[in-house]
Parts: sequence; structure tokens; C-alpha cells
Amino acid sequence: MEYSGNGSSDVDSWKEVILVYSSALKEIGTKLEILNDEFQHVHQYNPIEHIKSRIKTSESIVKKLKKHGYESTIDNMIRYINDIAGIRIICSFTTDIYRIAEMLERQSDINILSVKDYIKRPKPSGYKSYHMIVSIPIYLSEKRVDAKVEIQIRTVAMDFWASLEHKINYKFDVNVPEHIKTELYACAEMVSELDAKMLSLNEEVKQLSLEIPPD
Ligand code: 0O2
Repeated sequence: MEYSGNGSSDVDSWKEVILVYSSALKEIGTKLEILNDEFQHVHQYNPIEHIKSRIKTSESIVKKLKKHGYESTIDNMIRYINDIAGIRIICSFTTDIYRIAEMLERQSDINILSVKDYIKRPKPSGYKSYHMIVSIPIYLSEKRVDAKVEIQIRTVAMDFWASLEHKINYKFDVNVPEHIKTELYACAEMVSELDAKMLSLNEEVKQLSLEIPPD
């Protein structure tokens, strides 16, 4: 059953919404920790550098609803805002991104609702990241509800770029001067080059360590 709020007073509904989405973040967070630990056990390597999660602020939710022309109601936020619960997974290499996405896709209780691959098709700004909207069952005392979570997977370098670009957009209230946009786009290209270089270097080192016999 898709989560649709509890129909009681606004304050109670809001508390339940936060509880459900926080639980969804915990569930996905635990799954990721398990995958990372198991990967370390099998391959002696951690694909995940770190994870950040957050519940979208009520102000940002209202702003987004307004932007899309919806009234600010609890029903509308559950139905139309896909990133009330958001989790960001930061990895070292682009190959890790697809590895993590595949590991999540294989989990039978995670339902993939949509995927946007901004690595294969970057945004005009230069933004790169792999986005998934998933839903996950949450078992409350008297019902099971499915809560949506936005998962963003990106490399350390992509994350560095996105954080700065986000700060710049905020500072200029989206009216970013053209020359800064151009510079940012050029930096995004450098990020791609750096990611590709680091990946090939790592592959080469892996190959060399395979060739070196142990003592
Ligand atoms: P915040 O403050 O990070 O939560 P949507 O509007 O989400 O329904 P959209 O725009 O198609 O639909 O979703 P998309 O493209 O998957 O982007 C969702 C999130 O990705 C954004 O959330 C940002 O976190 C991030 N993002 C997308 N494009 C850019 C970009 O050009 N630069 C940066 N720095 N981040 C981006 P919010 O809600 O916009 O913001």
C-alpha cells in the first residue's frame, strides 16, 4: 500500500510522515551498510566512501509544491514530492556507482520507481549523478506502508562539484552570471576527466598487484 498519510490532524499527520520517511532512510542506510561490509568481506574493497541522508525541510517541500502548482497539503507532498527522504551515496569510482545501483536493484523489497542517469546524460549545467526513486516497505504496528526515497549516487569529485554549484546557485538566487556558469561547466568536464583518469589508474594498479606474486 502506497503511503497516504493517516488522515488525522495536520500535526499528527506531519509527525507520522516524518516517522515513516525517517524509517525508510534507516532501512536503506542499513541495507547499504550490509552491502558495503559484505563487499569488503568478499572483495577486500569498500565501494562506498560515505553516505549522507536527510529529510527535506518543510520549507523546501512547500517551495517545491508551489513550483509545480500544487496546494501545500500533506496528501500532495506524499504524492508529488519524491525526495522527502533523500540519501546520497558517495563513491570513489564511476564503476562503483553502477555496482551499487545493481546491488540495490537486486533487493526484492526495494521497488525501483524511476532512474535518471545524469552521468551518461549530464544536465546542461554539467551536473552528473545517478538518481533512483525507490519505494521500500515500512512495517508500522498496524499496517505496512511503502515510502519513497530518492537515492543519489555520485563520485567524490562529482559531489565536490555539485556542492559548490549548489552554493553558488543559492548565493546568486539562481541568477548566476554567465561567465561563472561557463567556468562551472568547464569544471564539470574536468571532473569527468579526473574520474576517468583515477579509474584507469586504479585498474592499472589492480592489474599490477595481481601480477606481483605474494612473498
Ligand atoms: P535539494 O535542495 O538538493 O533537495 P524534481 O524537481 O526533483 O521533482 P527533477 O528536477 O527532474 O524533479 O529531479 P532531479 O533532476 O532528479 O533532481 C533532484 C535533485 O538532484 C535536486 O533536488 C538536487 O539535489 C539534485 N540536482 C539536480 N540537478 C542539479 C544541478 O544542476 N546541480 C546540483 N548541484 N544539484 C542538482 P532539489 O530538490 O532541487 O534540491
